[in-house]
Amino acid sequence: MIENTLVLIKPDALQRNLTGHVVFRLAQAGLYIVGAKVVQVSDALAHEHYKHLRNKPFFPELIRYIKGELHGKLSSGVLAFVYRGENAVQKVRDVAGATHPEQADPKSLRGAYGRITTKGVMENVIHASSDPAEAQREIGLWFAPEEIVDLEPAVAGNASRSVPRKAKGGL
Ligand code: DAT
Ligand code: MG
Repeated sequence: MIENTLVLIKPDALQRNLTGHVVFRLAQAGLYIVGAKVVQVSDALAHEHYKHLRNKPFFPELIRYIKGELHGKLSSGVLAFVYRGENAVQKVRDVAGATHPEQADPKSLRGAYGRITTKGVMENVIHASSDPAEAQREIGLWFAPEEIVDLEPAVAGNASRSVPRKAKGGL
């Protein structure tokens, strides 16, 4: 099934200039960008996004991390994407790897580039929606409907093409 899913390039990845690498890996997985923007994350957005974790001991640091407060001026925000494709939610999770960088496959983004800081913050490079229902909730939080383009025909009809028809500037 064609799905949409939310991807956030987190402040640790922005600080280390990993954006191109993340985008390349997701393209290799056959997924398409249908929404993209830089977001200065508000306290309210951070809390709503991670509300399922509000009772965890690491929650205050997690909020500071996603708001960019741990990584200096060059990364005081995140890059937010909506990716679309066949089985997109699971495909992005596979590229991301397990939540904990030490448990993540070394070939995954989190396995290769994630770390636990000496202060115990889990820096794991990207956010990836956990399931289709959560993806829908999160996309609604981060994007207005008009910020997401309709690539459905190109994705569905040209799965083997390296570039979606509309992205080539054709009619
Ligand atoms: P995921 O991001 O893989 O969906 P999650 O939703 O359980 O994982 O947690 C969201 C984020 O919270 C995760 O990316 C990093 C942080 N986190 C999770 N478990 C943690 C822990 N035990 N210690 C510190 N941070 C943690
Ligand atoms: Mg999650």
